Amino acid sequence: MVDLVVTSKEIIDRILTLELVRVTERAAVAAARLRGCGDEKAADQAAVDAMRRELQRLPIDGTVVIGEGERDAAPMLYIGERLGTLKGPQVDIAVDPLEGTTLCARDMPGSIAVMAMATGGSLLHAPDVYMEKIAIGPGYPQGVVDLDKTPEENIRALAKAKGVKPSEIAVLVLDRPRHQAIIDDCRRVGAALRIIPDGDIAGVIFTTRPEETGIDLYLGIGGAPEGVLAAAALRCVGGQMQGRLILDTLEKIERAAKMGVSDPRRKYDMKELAAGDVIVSLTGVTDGALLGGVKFGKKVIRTETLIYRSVTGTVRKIAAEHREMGKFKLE
Ligand code: VTB
Repeated sequence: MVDLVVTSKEIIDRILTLELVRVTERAAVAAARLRGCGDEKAADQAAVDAMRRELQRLPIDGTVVIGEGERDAAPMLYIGERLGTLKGPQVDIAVDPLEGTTLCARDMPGSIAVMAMATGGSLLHAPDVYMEKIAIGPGYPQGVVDLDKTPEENIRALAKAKGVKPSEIAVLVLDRPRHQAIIDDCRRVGAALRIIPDGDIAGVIFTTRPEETGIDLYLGIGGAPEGVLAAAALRCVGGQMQGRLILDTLEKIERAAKMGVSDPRRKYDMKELAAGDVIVSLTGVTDGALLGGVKFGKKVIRTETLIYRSVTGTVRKIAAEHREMGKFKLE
């Protein structure tokens, strides 16, 4: 007899992959309608609404572990919110419906809609605080770079492992005053620096495709939720990443403790940020180095999505055309 019992692992492995593409596509289209509107909150809200609506249709018993914030601060996609039909497998859900809200509101490159789904309990339940991060792509010896080394040491070690001069290593950092010391250190070794205004999930993922993006190393401090989502994608293609939460007040230490973080100074590696089986989907909102943004045609909307699966390391780039047919409306 054919075994028709589908385990939670199999669902994560295959069946939900295309469903996740739908979720980020919808969020991206909703946000893209507000590109350049100057209103970050409105663009974010549109993405949140669309993402939530689509997630509610999925045959899963999902729990948001990385979301729009805690329940009081976020009416939708808040941490702990249950999603889906609640009849399927138990899964963790991590979302950033509009990563780079400012980029979208100003119609600048690099904003994306992102979500990850993982077997229950496998994503770090990160509070919405900052995280120190370092990331490189696949193909390097384990431990070649380390969060506790200086940028100069890391660049020199990476250059040696890549067989190039330090000046041929390209580093990506967010444009923030807090990164001045990192920037100065990178300049001292002569590394090429790309300084971006926002969007460090894509920034970390850039390191996995240096031939396309030109980036070898991501350094700096960004959001912790974005760190977990980036680690989830990196896991699927085998790069290296480390992150450390910045818990610099008692209030943050206590908040993190409630989410299960017992050691506030712990350095997490990629597999601790995102363990277990995971699927990650990213759809472009505005054009970027990884993905084209949403294109509105006369009767058709085009989207581009990258979907990552950790079980096989498969990455698919899905170019979709969306049309209104019969009762189907593009919201
Ligand atoms: C990053 C980046 C985001 O926030 O995590 C960053 O990925 C860090 O925070 O796109 P600050 O903006 O507070 O410095 C964003 O830039 C915006 O959410």
